Amino acid sequence: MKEIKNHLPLPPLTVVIPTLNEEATIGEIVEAVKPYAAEILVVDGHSTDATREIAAAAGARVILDNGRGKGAAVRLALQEAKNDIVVFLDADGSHEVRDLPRLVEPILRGEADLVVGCRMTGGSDELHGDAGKFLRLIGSEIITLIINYRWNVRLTDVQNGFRAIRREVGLKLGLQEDRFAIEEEMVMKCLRRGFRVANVSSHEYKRRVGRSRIRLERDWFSFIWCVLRHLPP
Ligand SMILES: Nc1nc2c(ncn2[C@@H]2O[C@H](COP(=O)(O)OP(=O)(O)OP(=O)(O)O)[C@@H](O)[C@H]2O)c(=O)[nH]1
Ligand SMILES: [Mg+2]
Repeated sequence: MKEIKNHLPLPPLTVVIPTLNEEATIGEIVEAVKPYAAEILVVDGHSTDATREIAAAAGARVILDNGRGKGAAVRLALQEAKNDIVVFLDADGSHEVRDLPRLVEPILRGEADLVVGCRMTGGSDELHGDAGKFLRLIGSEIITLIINYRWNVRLTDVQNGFRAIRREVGLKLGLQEDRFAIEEEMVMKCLRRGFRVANVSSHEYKRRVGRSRIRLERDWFSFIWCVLRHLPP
Protein backbone atom coordinates (compact mmCIF):
# COMPACT_ATOMS: atom_id res chain seq x y z
CA MET A 1 0.00 0.00 0.00
CA LYS A 2 1.24 3.49 -0.82
CA GLU A 3 0.18 6.21 1.61
CA ILE A 4 -0.90 9.39 -0.22
CA LYS A 5 -1.86 12.42 1.88
CA ASN A 6 -5.64 13.02 2.01
CA HIS A 7 -6.44 9.92 -0.06
CA LEU A 8 -7.23 6.26 0.48
CA PRO A 9 -4.03 4.16 0.63
CA LEU A 10 -3.18 2.96 -2.88
CA PRO A 11 -2.79 -0.76 -3.59
CA PRO A 12 -0.10 -1.73 -6.13
CA LEU A 13 -1.07 -0.09 -9.44
CA THR A 14 0.22 -0.52 -12.97
CA VAL A 15 0.43 2.85 -14.70
CA VAL A 16 0.45 2.46 -18.48
CA ILE A 17 1.82 5.25 -20.67
CA PRO A 18 1.32 4.74 -24.43
CA THR A 19 3.95 6.60 -26.43
CA LEU A 20 4.69 7.57 -29.98
CA ASN A 21 7.63 9.95 -30.35
CA GLU A 22 7.24 11.64 -26.97
CA GLU A 23 10.92 12.13 -26.05
CA ALA A 24 10.31 15.69 -24.87
CA THR A 25 7.94 14.73 -22.06
CA ILE A 26 8.16 10.99 -21.31
CA GLY A 27 11.01 11.34 -18.78
CA GLU A 28 9.17 13.76 -16.54
CA ILE A 29 5.87 11.87 -16.85
CA VAL A 30 7.55 8.65 -15.66
CA GLU A 31 9.08 10.57 -12.74
CA ALA A 32 5.72 12.16 -11.90
CA VAL A 33 3.84 8.85 -11.64
CA LYS A 34 6.47 7.11 -9.48
CA PRO A 35 4.87 8.05 -6.14
CA TYR A 36 1.67 6.25 -7.18
CA ALA A 37 2.82 3.27 -9.25
CA ALA A 38 4.09 -0.18 -8.37
CA GLU A 39 4.76 -0.77 -12.06
CA ILE A 40 5.24 1.79 -14.84
CA LEU A 41 4.64 0.25 -18.23
CA VAL A 42 5.49 2.29 -21.31
CA VAL A 43 3.93 0.78 -24.44
CA ASP A 44 5.67 2.30 -27.38
CA GLY A 45 4.40 2.50 -30.96
CA HIS A 46 7.83 2.14 -32.57
CA SER A 47 9.00 5.68 -31.87
CA THR A 48 11.81 6.93 -34.04
CA ASP A 49 13.13 9.33 -31.40
CA ALA A 50 14.67 8.57 -27.97
CA THR A 51 11.35 7.88 -26.19
CA ARG A 52 12.13 4.24 -25.31
CA GLU A 53 15.65 4.95 -24.04
CA ILE A 54 14.51 7.88 -21.90
CA ALA A 55 11.58 5.91 -20.47
CA ALA A 56 13.79 2.94 -19.58
CA ALA A 57 16.45 5.17 -18.03
CA ALA A 58 13.74 6.80 -15.89
CA GLY A 59 12.78 3.35 -14.56
CA ALA A 60 9.81 2.26 -16.70
CA ARG A 61 9.36 -1.19 -18.21
CA VAL A 62 9.24 -0.58 -21.95
CA ILE A 63 7.49 -2.82 -24.47
CA LEU A 64 6.61 -2.37 -28.14
CA ASP A 65 3.08 -2.46 -29.49
CA ASN A 66 2.26 -4.18 -32.78
CA GLY A 67 2.44 -0.92 -34.75
CA ARG A 68 -1.31 -0.63 -35.31
CA GLY A 69 -2.10 2.29 -32.99
CA LYS A 70 -2.93 3.42 -29.47
CA GLY A 71 -5.82 0.97 -29.16
CA ALA A 72 -3.52 -1.95 -29.90
CA ALA A 73 -1.14 -0.58 -27.25
CA VAL A 74 -3.96 -0.41 -24.67
CA ARG A 75 -4.98 -4.02 -25.37
CA LEU A 76 -1.40 -5.25 -25.05
CA ALA A 77 -0.95 -3.28 -21.82
CA LEU A 78 -3.95 -4.99 -20.21
CA GLN A 79 -2.36 -8.37 -20.93
CA GLU A 80 1.09 -7.33 -19.73
CA ALA A 81 0.15 -5.42 -16.57
CA LYS A 82 1.14 -7.15 -13.33
CA ASN A 83 -1.40 -5.55 -11.00
CA ASP A 84 -5.16 -5.70 -10.49
CA ILE A 85 -5.81 -2.01 -11.23
CA VAL A 86 -4.43 -0.43 -14.39
CA VAL A 87 -4.26 3.34 -14.92
CA PHE A 88 -3.79 4.80 -18.41
CA LEU A 89 -2.12 8.17 -18.82
CA ASP A 90 -0.94 9.95 -21.98
CA ALA A 91 2.71 10.82 -22.43
CA ASP A 92 2.26 14.35 -23.73
CA GLY A 93 1.68 16.08 -20.39
CA SER A 94 -2.02 16.64 -21.00
CA HIS A 95 -3.24 14.74 -17.95
CA GLU A 96 -3.07 15.88 -14.34
CA VAL A 97 -0.97 13.19 -12.65
CA ARG A 98 -1.94 14.48 -9.19
CA ASP A 99 -5.54 13.42 -9.92
CA LEU A 100 -4.46 9.77 -10.10
CA PRO A 101 -5.45 8.87 -6.52
CA ARG A 102 -8.91 10.42 -7.02
CA LEU A 103 -9.28 8.52 -10.29
CA VAL A 104 -8.84 5.11 -8.67
CA GLU A 105 -10.89 5.85 -5.55
CA PRO A 106 -14.29 4.73 -6.96
CA ILE A 107 -12.66 1.36 -7.76
CA LEU A 108 -11.10 1.12 -4.31
CA ARG A 109 -14.47 1.88 -2.70
CA GLY A 110 -16.05 -0.91 -4.77
CA GLU A 111 -18.28 1.55 -6.64
CA ALA A 112 -16.86 1.28 -10.18
CA ASP A 113 -14.96 -1.05 -12.50
CA LEU A 114 -13.85 1.67 -14.93
CA VAL A 115 -13.29 5.33 -14.06
CA VAL A 116 -12.72 7.92 -16.78
CA GLY A 117 -11.24 11.36 -16.08
CA CYS A 118 -13.77 13.99 -17.15
CA ARG A 119 -12.62 17.01 -19.14
CA MET A 120 -16.09 18.50 -19.37
CA THR A 121 -16.33 19.04 -15.61
CA GLY A 122 -12.56 19.27 -15.01
CA GLY A 123 -11.91 21.75 -17.82
CA SER A 124 -9.93 21.29 -21.03
CA ASP A 125 -7.43 23.43 -22.89
CA GLU A 126 -7.84 21.16 -25.93
CA LEU A 127 -11.59 21.44 -26.49
CA HIS A 128 -12.16 25.20 -26.59
CA GLY A 129 -10.97 28.13 -28.64
CA ASP A 130 -11.08 27.38 -32.36
CA ALA A 131 -13.25 25.57 -34.89
CA GLY A 132 -11.31 22.29 -34.77
CA LYS A 133 -11.48 22.18 -30.97
CA PHE A 134 -15.16 23.09 -31.02
CA LEU A 135 -15.83 20.17 -33.38
CA ARG A 136 -13.96 17.80 -31.06
CA LEU A 137 -15.99 19.07 -28.11
CA ILE A 138 -19.35 18.74 -29.87
CA GLY A 139 -18.46 15.34 -31.33
CA SER A 140 -17.39 14.08 -27.94
CA GLU A 141 -20.55 15.40 -26.26
CA ILE A 142 -22.78 13.78 -28.88
CA ILE A 143 -21.07 10.41 -28.48
CA THR A 144 -21.48 10.66 -24.71
CA LEU A 145 -25.17 11.52 -25.07
CA ILE A 146 -25.82 8.59 -27.38
CA ILE A 147 -24.14 6.21 -24.94
CA ASN A 148 -26.04 7.71 -21.98
CA TYR A 149 -29.45 7.21 -23.59
CA ARG A 150 -28.58 3.76 -24.92
CA TRP A 151 -27.54 2.41 -21.53
CA ASN A 152 -29.51 4.78 -19.28
CA VAL A 153 -26.43 6.20 -17.57
CA ARG A 154 -25.34 9.83 -17.11
CA LEU A 155 -21.65 9.85 -17.98
CA THR A 156 -19.91 13.14 -18.78
CA ASP A 157 -16.82 12.00 -20.74
CA VAL A 158 -16.23 8.67 -22.51
CA GLN A 159 -13.23 9.55 -24.68
CA ASN A 160 -10.59 10.74 -22.25
CA GLY A 161 -7.52 8.50 -22.23
CA PHE A 162 -6.87 9.23 -18.53
CA ARG A 163 -8.68 6.33 -16.90
CA ALA A 164 -8.43 3.46 -14.44
CA ILE A 165 -9.85 -0.02 -14.91
CA ARG A 166 -9.86 -3.30 -13.05
CA ARG A 167 -7.52 -5.44 -15.14
CA GLU A 168 -9.76 -8.49 -14.87
CA VAL A 169 -12.63 -6.46 -16.37
CA GLY A 170 -10.48 -4.99 -19.14
CA LEU A 171 -9.40 -8.48 -20.20
CA LYS A 172 -13.00 -9.75 -20.37
CA LEU A 173 -14.19 -7.06 -22.76
CA GLY A 174 -12.79 -8.45 -26.00
CA LEU A 175 -11.52 -5.03 -27.09
CA GLN A 176 -10.84 -4.76 -30.82
CA GLU A 177 -10.17 -1.15 -31.78
CA ASP A 178 -6.63 -0.49 -32.99
CA ARG A 179 -6.67 3.29 -32.82
CA PHE A 180 -8.27 6.02 -30.73
CA ALA A 181 -11.83 4.63 -30.66
CA ILE A 182 -10.57 2.16 -28.03
CA GLU A 183 -11.60 4.64 -25.31
CA GLU A 184 -15.31 4.70 -26.17
CA GLU A 185 -15.26 0.98 -27.05
CA MET A 186 -14.02 0.22 -23.54
CA VAL A 187 -16.85 2.26 -21.99
CA MET A 188 -19.56 0.73 -24.20
CA LYS A 189 -18.39 -2.85 -23.69
CA CYS A 190 -18.27 -2.31 -19.93
CA LEU A 191 -21.86 -1.01 -19.92
CA ARG A 192 -23.04 -3.81 -22.19
CA ARG A 193 -21.66 -6.42 -19.79
CA GLY A 194 -23.08 -4.74 -16.70
CA PHE A 195 -19.81 -3.35 -15.35
CA ARG A 196 -19.96 0.01 -13.58
CA VAL A 197 -18.47 3.10 -15.22
CA ALA A 198 -17.85 6.37 -13.38
CA ASN A 199 -16.36 9.78 -14.13
CA VAL A 200 -14.06 11.89 -11.98
CA SER A 201 -13.28 15.52 -12.91
CA SER A 202 -9.77 16.07 -14.21
CA HIS A 203 -8.29 18.98 -16.11
CA GLU A 204 -6.83 18.38 -19.56
CA TYR A 205 -3.84 20.50 -20.54
CA LYS A 206 -2.71 21.23 -24.07
CA ARG A 207 -0.23 18.67 -25.39
CA ARG A 208 3.07 20.25 -24.41
CA VAL A 209 5.24 19.45 -27.47
CA GLY A 210 4.68 17.96 -30.91
CA ARG A 211 1.36 17.39 -32.59
CA SER A 212 -1.66 15.21 -32.00
CA ARG A 213 -1.63 11.73 -33.54
CA ILE A 214 -5.39 12.01 -34.06
CA ARG A 215 -6.37 12.84 -37.62
CA LEU A 216 -9.87 14.26 -37.53
CA GLU A 217 -10.93 13.13 -40.99
CA ARG A 218 -9.91 9.53 -40.36
CA ASP A 219 -10.43 9.20 -36.62
CA TRP A 220 -13.81 10.95 -36.31
CA PHE A 221 -15.22 8.51 -38.78
CA SER A 222 -13.92 5.63 -36.67
CA PHE A 223 -15.33 7.26 -33.50
CA ILE A 224 -18.82 7.48 -35.00
CA TRP A 225 -18.62 4.04 -36.61
CA CYS A 226 -17.49 2.48 -33.34
CA VAL A 227 -20.48 3.95 -31.47
CA LEU A 228 -22.99 2.85 -34.10
CA ARG A 229 -21.55 -0.65 -34.27
CA HIS A 230 -21.85 -1.24 -30.53
CA LEU A 231 -25.30 0.28 -29.99
CA PRO A 232 -27.60 -2.55 -31.11
CA PRO A 233 -28.84 -4.82 -28.30
N1 LIG B 1 1.89 2.92 -28.22
C1 LIG B 1 1.32 3.88 -28.97
N2 LIG B 1 0.99 5.08 -28.43
C2 LIG B 1 0.42 6.02 -29.22
C3 LIG B 1 0.14 5.78 -30.59
N3 LIG B 1 -0.44 6.91 -31.10
C4 LIG B 1 -0.50 7.82 -30.08
N4 LIG B 1 0.03 7.28 -28.95
C5 LIG B 1 0.12 7.88 -27.64
O1 LIG B 1 -1.19 7.97 -27.13
C6 LIG B 1 -1.34 9.18 -26.37
C7 LIG B 1 -2.48 10.01 -26.96
O2 LIG B 1 -2.12 10.45 -28.27
P1 LIG B 1 -2.30 11.97 -28.70
O3 LIG B 1 -1.68 12.15 -30.04
O4 LIG B 1 -1.83 12.86 -27.60
O5 LIG B 1 -3.87 12.04 -28.86
P2 LIG B 1 -4.82 13.11 -28.19
O6 LIG B 1 -4.42 13.32 -26.75
O7 LIG B 1 -6.20 12.71 -28.40
O8 LIG B 1 -4.51 14.39 -29.04
P3 LIG B 1 -4.09 15.83 -28.46
O9 LIG B 1 -5.24 16.21 -27.60
O10 LIG B 1 -3.92 16.72 -29.61
O11 LIG B 1 -2.84 15.63 -27.67
C8 LIG B 1 0.02 9.89 -26.40
O12 LIG B 1 0.74 9.53 -25.24
C9 LIG B 1 0.67 9.30 -27.65
O13 LIG B 1 2.09 9.30 -27.59
C10 LIG B 1 0.50 4.49 -31.14
O14 LIG B 1 0.31 4.20 -32.32
N5 LIG B 1 1.07 3.59 -30.27
MG1 LIG C 1 -2.72 14.19 -26.22
